[in-house]
Amino acid sequence: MGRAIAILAILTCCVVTTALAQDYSLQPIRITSNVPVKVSIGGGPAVSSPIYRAADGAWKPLDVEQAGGAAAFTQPADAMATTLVLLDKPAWLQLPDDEPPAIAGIRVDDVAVEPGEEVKLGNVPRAPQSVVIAISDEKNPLALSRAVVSLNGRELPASGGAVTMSQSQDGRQVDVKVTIPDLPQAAHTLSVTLPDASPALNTVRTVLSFSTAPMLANAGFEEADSAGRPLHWACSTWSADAETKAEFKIVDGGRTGKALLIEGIAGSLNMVCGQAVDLVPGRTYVLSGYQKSTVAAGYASVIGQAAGKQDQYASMPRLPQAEDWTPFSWEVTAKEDNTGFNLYLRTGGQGKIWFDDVSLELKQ
Ligand SMILES: [Ca+2]
Ligand SMILES: [Ca+2]
Repeated sequence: MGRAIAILAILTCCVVTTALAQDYSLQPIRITSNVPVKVSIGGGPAVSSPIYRAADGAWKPLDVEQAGGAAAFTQPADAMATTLVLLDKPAWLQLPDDEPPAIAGIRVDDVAVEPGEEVKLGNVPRAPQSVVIAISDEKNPLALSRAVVSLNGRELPASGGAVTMSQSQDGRQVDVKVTIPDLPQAAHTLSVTLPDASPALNTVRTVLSFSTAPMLANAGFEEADSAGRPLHWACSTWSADAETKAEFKIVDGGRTGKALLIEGIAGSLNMVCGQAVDLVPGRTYVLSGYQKSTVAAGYASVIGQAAGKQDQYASMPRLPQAEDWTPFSWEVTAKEDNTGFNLYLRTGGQGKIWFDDVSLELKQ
C-alpha cells in the first residue's frame, strides 16, 4: 500500500528537483492504541537504530526483534494513545524536532517582500511572473516530495505555470521557484506548503494573494442601476440640509459611451460617489480620469480607517472648470496601519461635473 502511494506520488508530482536533491522522506509507522499492541512488519524492513516517540514527546530507543524476515516490537508503556515508530533512523535525522520550517525570504519578480504566513500584494497592474520562496529548517532537511504548490486552489502545473526547487547540500534550505502563468483579471492566491522531513512532518505554509482585477468597478460608468445611478458606486450627499437637492446619474455623452454626472442643485451640497478600494498601506497609487464641469469644484478623496475609526483623509486639489473632457491625475499614498480604504469622486456647491474613464493603479 505504502509503495503504491509512493509510485502515484511520483507520477502526479509537479516538482522538478535538481540533481543535488536527495530523498529525505521517512516511513514512520503511526500506532494508535490504548493497550500495548504487538506489531509485526514483514517483508524484511530495514532496521537501524529504531526509535519511538514517548507520550512526553521524547524520542527513545525501541526494542525490535528480527526473525524470519519480520521486525516485531511492542508499543512501549510510555507511548500509549498515539506514537510514531521509526525502524530505520537515518543519520541526517535530528530529534526532537517540533518546529516547522521557516519562510526565510520571498522575492516577487526579483523584489524582496516581507515574508510571512500571509503575504498580501494587493492590487497589481499585472500578475507577477515569478515568485521565489526561500524555506529553511533548523534541524532537518525539507521533504520536497511532500511539497504542495497551488494557484487558486489547484496544484501546479495543472493550473499552468511551473515549479522548480533547489535544495542545499544538507537539505535544510530550499528555494521554491514558481513561474506564474497568464491569469485573467481577478483575485488570485498562490499557496506553498512544505514539511520538514522529521517523522512529525512539521509543516510551514505561506499564502500570497494579489489581484489583477481593475481596482475600480464600473470606472467607465457604462453600467447604471434601475434608478439611473452608477452600479458599484455609492452616491450620496454628506452634511445635507432640508433644502439639499442633488442628482447622481449615468448619462450619455461620455468621453467614451456614458459618463457619471453629479449635479448640485440647491441647499447644502457636499456630494460623493465612492467605492471600497483594496489599497496596501505604504504603497502609492495613481488616480487618473477625465472630467468636464461648469464649476471648479470637483475633486477626489481617499479615506482610510485605523482602530475602527476614520483616519487617513487625503484629498486632491480642486479640478479646474473645463468645457471639454480634460484629463486629471493624482498620486496618493495609502497610510500605514490603515485598512478599509474608500475612494470618492466628489464635488461641492451648485453646478455640474461629469467624470469618465477613471482608473486607480499602483504607481510603478
Ligand atoms: Ca523542523
Ligand atoms: Ca464611459
